[in-house]
Amino acid sequence: MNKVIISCAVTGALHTPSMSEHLPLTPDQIAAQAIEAAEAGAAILHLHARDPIDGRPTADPAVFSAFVPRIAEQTDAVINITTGGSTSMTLQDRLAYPLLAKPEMCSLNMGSMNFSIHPVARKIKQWRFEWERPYVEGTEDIIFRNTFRDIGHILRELGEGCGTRFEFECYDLGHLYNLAHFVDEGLVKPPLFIQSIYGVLGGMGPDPENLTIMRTTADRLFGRQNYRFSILGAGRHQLPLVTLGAILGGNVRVGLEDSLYLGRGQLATSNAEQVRKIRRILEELSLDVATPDEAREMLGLKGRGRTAF
Ligand code: KMH
Ligand code: ZN
Repeated sequence: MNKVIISCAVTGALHTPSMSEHLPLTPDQIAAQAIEAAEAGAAILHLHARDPIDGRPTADPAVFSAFVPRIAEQTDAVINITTGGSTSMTLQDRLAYPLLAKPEMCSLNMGSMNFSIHPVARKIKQWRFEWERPYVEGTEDIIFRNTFRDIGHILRELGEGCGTRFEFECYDLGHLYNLAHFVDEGLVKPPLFIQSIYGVLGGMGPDPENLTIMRTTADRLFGRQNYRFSILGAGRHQLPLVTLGAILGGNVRVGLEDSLYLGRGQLATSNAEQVRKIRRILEELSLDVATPDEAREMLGLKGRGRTAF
């Protein structure tokens, strides 16, 4: 069985500061937690940026530049920059920093969808910043735009233009068929890194059966030798689903972008805490954790030398 790639998604754009005091907001906090997560075993670091003043998601290249180079200096982890940004950003905003930085990897969302956490707003008693409540409640009425033209643009500009390869974010079965369309168009070449996502409100649910449906469909569309399967469980579903996914031969994604918890009712105090926990579980299952260079080999990445951050 291949080694398991641990991805860690450090801060994201959906969780807001009032949901956890441990969510990294500033460049210093994002850098520190990313480096600690890499030291704990994360081979891939998936990164978003936030306004240092109030933690609001931002696509500003100047903010990314305040922490990405520092992470690159301190770790040999694969730096994976979001092209999703936040669901309310324009595509141009979302691509601003990736086109400058030319990273080895970026996320790529494989379809337009509802992507919401509006029910969470009812649970927050005290909001730290003015922007948070309208932002969270507003996710009830936003379409996360990823049209075929948007996806093709990213594949050409970042993929062909910058040698960047992708973590294909698949929230539903149809997203695998969208990905197959771009393979047929010649815009996507194996090995595909398929990030199957369960439990996001707007995507498929966190039922274990969905993992096998996604896996068997990916086998049929791409051939098992042409892709690497990864599992992302949102919120409380994170640990059970990534553990099941690893047993099925998949790779795993953890991090506070996707879940603020370490266990039932227990907030994670850092990204590294989640990485250490899944690493312990993998090792108990006699599954070896991939190093960054092993991940590069498995995913056909260009190497840190051809990036521009
Ligand atoms: N927020 C995750 C469910 C992106 O950044 O492009 C998927 C993600 C999307 O990380
Ligand atoms: Zn993300």
